[in-house]
Amino acid sequence: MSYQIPKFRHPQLPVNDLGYTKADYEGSISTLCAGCGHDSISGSIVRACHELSIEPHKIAKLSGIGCSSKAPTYFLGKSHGFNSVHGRMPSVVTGAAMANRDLIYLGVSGDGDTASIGMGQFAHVARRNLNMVYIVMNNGCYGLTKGQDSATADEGSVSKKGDANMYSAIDLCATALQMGATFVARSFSGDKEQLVPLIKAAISHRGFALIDVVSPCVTFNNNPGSTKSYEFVRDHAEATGTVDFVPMQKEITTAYEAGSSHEVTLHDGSSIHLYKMDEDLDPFDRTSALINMEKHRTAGDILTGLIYLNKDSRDLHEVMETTRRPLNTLTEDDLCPGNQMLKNINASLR
Ligand SMILES: Cc1ncc(C[n+]2csc(CCOP(=O)(O)OP(=O)(O)O)c2C)c(N)n1
Ligand code: SF4
Ligand SMILES: [Mg+2]
Repeated sequence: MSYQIPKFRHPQLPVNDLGYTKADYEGSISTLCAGCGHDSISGSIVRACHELSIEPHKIAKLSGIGCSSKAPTYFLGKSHGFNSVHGRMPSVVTGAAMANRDLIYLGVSGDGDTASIGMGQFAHVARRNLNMVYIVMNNGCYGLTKGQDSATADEGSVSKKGDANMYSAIDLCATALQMGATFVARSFSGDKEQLVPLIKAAISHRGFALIDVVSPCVTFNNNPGSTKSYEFVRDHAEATGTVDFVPMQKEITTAYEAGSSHEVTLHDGSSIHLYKMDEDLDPFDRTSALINMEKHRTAGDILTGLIYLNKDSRDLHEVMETTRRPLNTLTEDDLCPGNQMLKNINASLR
């Protein structure tokens, strides 16, 4: 069940380059628990898409099953949407993206949806470098089914019932890096200043972009002893640096110190400025990214920010040399290679 947001808005809400207000990027009223981290992530998605002036009909939002996978109902109400089966969002995105490369694909999943039932699908969509943004709303538990530990719950993390988790955690950023993801970031639902530019950069990146967002479940996993609670994450988040995203055609007005920062131009002409804080981390080197994540994990910290970016990413369409046109615009003339070509193919197989 979903509820509609009242249409009335302040007449002077700021508009973007398309003349749309932020309200044009919102969805239905959220039915998630008050204070759920997932709602804050939805807010960041709305802000990023509004500020990037994306036509809402140019976005397709897809998800699996879970409180997190319900979240797309609460943002981008004028975009395409598909709520799929538990853990199967990646294969649905793959099919849609192969049929129409003109849309921005935004996959939303949970830690249960991704790291357990959907682990195989997650690994392969990262390996194939599908051009999509994959956001995990990571609360370390199965929120929708009343808070069981998920595979991303840290060993020793204490549940609301008081039991310590006995198993080692799956780190989705490390897994994505191992699988060949070309953009890997981690953030916190409560840190919009970091999350919004990361979402913008992920949308502009051509290839598979994972953002693993720690998103506390206030109802089942926000207790003392949990490593996914608001208090723990606020005390233990260590940023790689700050990220500033500058869309194509916008004048660069931000100042940054040479030597401590990088400017990266993305495929669409936008750029990211990275103000490095962690001197050991080279975000363009996969090994350095893996070593640093492990270093922080061992120290009990959570490394946030842009962790890895492959500037030379070649997405699945480039690798497969697919047509630039959506499949439903191709005519028989486009698809039929002609008699002579068929004869040549047959001859080459004899
Ligand atoms: C095939 C299948 N198996 C199990 C379930 C039960 N189920 C629903 S949501 C869920 C896990 C949700 O956890 P997560 O993806 O972390 O989302 P959250 O609710 O925490 O945001 C499970 C196991 C299901 N719906 N379908
Ligand atoms: S149960 Fe947890 S994850 Fe689900 S809506 Fe409530 S706070 Fe959010
Ligand atoms: Mg979860």
